[in-house]
Amino acid sequence: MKHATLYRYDLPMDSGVILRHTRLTKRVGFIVELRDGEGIGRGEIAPLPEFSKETAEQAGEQAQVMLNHWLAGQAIDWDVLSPSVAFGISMAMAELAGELPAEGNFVVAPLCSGDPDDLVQKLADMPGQKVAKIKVGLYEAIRDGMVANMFLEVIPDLLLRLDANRQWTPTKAAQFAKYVHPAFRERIAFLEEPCPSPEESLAFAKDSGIGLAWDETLRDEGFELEAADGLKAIVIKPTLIGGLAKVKSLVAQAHDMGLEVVISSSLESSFGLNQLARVANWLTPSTIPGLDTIDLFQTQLEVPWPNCTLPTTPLSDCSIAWQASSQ
Ligand code: OSB
Ligand code: MG
Repeated sequence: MKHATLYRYDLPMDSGVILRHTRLTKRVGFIVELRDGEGIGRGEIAPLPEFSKETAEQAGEQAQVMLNHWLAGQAIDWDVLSPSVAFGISMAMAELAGELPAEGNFVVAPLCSGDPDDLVQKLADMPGQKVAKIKVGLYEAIRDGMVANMFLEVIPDLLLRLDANRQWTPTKAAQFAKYVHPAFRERIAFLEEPCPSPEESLAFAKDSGIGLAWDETLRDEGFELEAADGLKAIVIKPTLIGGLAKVKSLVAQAHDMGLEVVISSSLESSFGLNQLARVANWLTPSTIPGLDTIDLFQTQLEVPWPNCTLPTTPLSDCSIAWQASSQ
């Protein structure tokens, strides 16, 4: 006999400036739980406002239809599902099937979207290669250039990941680059999405010698991954990309092209972040994932994030949005 349960969570948080146009004060999502005999598998479905096209309500409804298919032993057509639903259900199925390894990579690239001093402390505590991620394009491009330069100068073994979320005109991007010492530019592991269009971003990479990464571009209508001069990495946010099969195929394509692949957060709960750490350790073992987002929450969910002192709400305290069993 098979059982499927959809738990609904509603966790207090503050997204700060991570989302550029929305300040989230709570995160609403679902945990899917599949049981088959003794086996159990779970996954998180958490559409991200401003990024996902589906709302939490729509995702919940779509998940129920798909879970009924699963209970009836019918195949799931992943291509028609919203990305967050495909990701959550495919993770639950992978865990149930024993396909998803238990071990996670919990060394994450510390994220700085505010005070540079906070980042200095986080980096001091980081084992091995120091890698940090700074959100740029929030203030003046010149200030961003100076901040990046300062970090690279003060911490000689630091690799920086920068994310501009398409905020710079080509002129502003050039102003940024001007302030980063040429000798330091190779320690910018990559800059995500400097300009509004991929063509402008590629031209900037060529002119500045600063490596590029795609994040938003992966989700552009009709996008196909192609190697390009200056393209170093892709940032995959599974909740926004889709099911595990799609994530795996994108990872394989990128690795074949010699690109680095960074598994990254879409502000999932601690439960989802733990699963993403497992995906990262499994599919991208030599790359530090971009999962430093638990501090935006006031509460964790079911599985704590390592070294996080926030209280943890058990799944048993969440409301059950829907559940059913096979005949
Ligand atoms: O801009 O990459 C982004 C999280 C949610 C939505 C958008 C973004 C992010 C992150 C996650 O930056 C952290 C990371 O990628 O390291
Ligand atoms: Mg990004």
